[in-house]
Amino acid sequence: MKIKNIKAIEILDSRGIPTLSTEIELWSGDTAKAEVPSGASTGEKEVLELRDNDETRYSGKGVLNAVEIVNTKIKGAIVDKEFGSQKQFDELLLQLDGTKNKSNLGGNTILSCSMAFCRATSLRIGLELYQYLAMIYWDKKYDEKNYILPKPQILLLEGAKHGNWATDIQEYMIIPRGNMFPNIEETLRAGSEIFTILNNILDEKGYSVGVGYEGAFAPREIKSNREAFDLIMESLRKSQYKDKFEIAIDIAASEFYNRDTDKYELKRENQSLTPEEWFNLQKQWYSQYPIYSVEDPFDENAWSDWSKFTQEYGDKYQIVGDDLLVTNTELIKEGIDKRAMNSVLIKLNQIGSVSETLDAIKITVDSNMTAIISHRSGETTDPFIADLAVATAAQQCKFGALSRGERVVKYNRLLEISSMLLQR
Ligand code: 2PG
Ligand code: MG
Repeated sequence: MKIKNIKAIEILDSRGIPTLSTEIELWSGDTAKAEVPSGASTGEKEVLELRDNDETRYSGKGVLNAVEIVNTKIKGAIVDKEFGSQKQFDELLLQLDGTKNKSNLGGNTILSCSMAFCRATSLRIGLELYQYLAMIYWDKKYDEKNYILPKPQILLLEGAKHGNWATDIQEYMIIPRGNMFPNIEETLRAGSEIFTILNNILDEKGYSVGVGYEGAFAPREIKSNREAFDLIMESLRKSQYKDKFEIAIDIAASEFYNRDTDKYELKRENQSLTPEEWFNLQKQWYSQYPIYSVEDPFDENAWSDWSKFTQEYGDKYQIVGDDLLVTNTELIKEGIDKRAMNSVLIKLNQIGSVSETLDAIKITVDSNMTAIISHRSGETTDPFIADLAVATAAQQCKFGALSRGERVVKYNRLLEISSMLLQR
């Protein structure tokens, strides 16, 4: 694969905050572009997201420096070079950066090139992106039968940083129980019908039906974290899918943990809880609602609380590390050693290249844990992660609510891939 040209521009993400769109043209004429997402509740150890910090533009959030790096430094290093694999391409960029957290070129800068190169290569060899990603991921074990349409964690209510702090818990989602649905089409249909029912319930109560960053309802009228669970249960009861879904939550606990006082400060409950009290409150939720999966239940540095939780509850619940592990293979290994979780959230931009993301998924799955391919709160209309979810052994995905173009585009890509797979 020989690169003829590369060009980045500054575009806006779903929150109106700048991000990068990068286009790569191969000498074959194949041209592909990729857009990178951006988080709000980010983990401390994510790679650096390069921003201009020029307060006169977008409150410092412009990415013109990153654009310039792609169009000069990276361009100079890759144009007219032959790359035999994605790994070779990514490794050159990592070397060019030379730091552990990509603080020289920026994780967003590198990722935009990495994703664009991946897509351009798939075009060059005449494959769909998911097919090409699968070939890299499975390598010698590649087999067309390996494609798995992921089980989605579908977002219904959101709070914290994503949704007016309607609740302290950041995300309330539903996930199909076992094999309750025959395919992704029926799963999404059920999710959408439940979303509409919830809309009507909120409407009748006089609650706001405006949506948050990730397309789910975020009514400030909600009085407690518990009420949100009740609203979800009510919508499930009123649907025809009552026992077909379980609940998945992303607590994003680092967002309300106060390091100075060692307390979890629940604004919507007016409570300041010690880690033990906080654990006890969670236990009540787990015993009262059909919760299957819980993400970031403790602060991202509270390793021993994570281990205690996983020891006690690991065979009952899916315990997902997001901010704790930031798609970083070293941290995932640490988590495995400490038995801190049994599932890993996977986000391309936490680590900043396609190859390293694939490695993170592999380590996770090879350790008998689930991997969940995830969007960010600041998204673009690039559906790359849908292809990634089908290509690998991840089996689960988290793409937000069934609303807002930048969320729905990922679900729609799953539907498109599903139909392609059926036609084979
Ligand atoms: C998360 C993500 C996506 P953000 O915490 O899992 O929902 O949020 O992109 O803001 O980090
Ligand atoms: Mg999370």
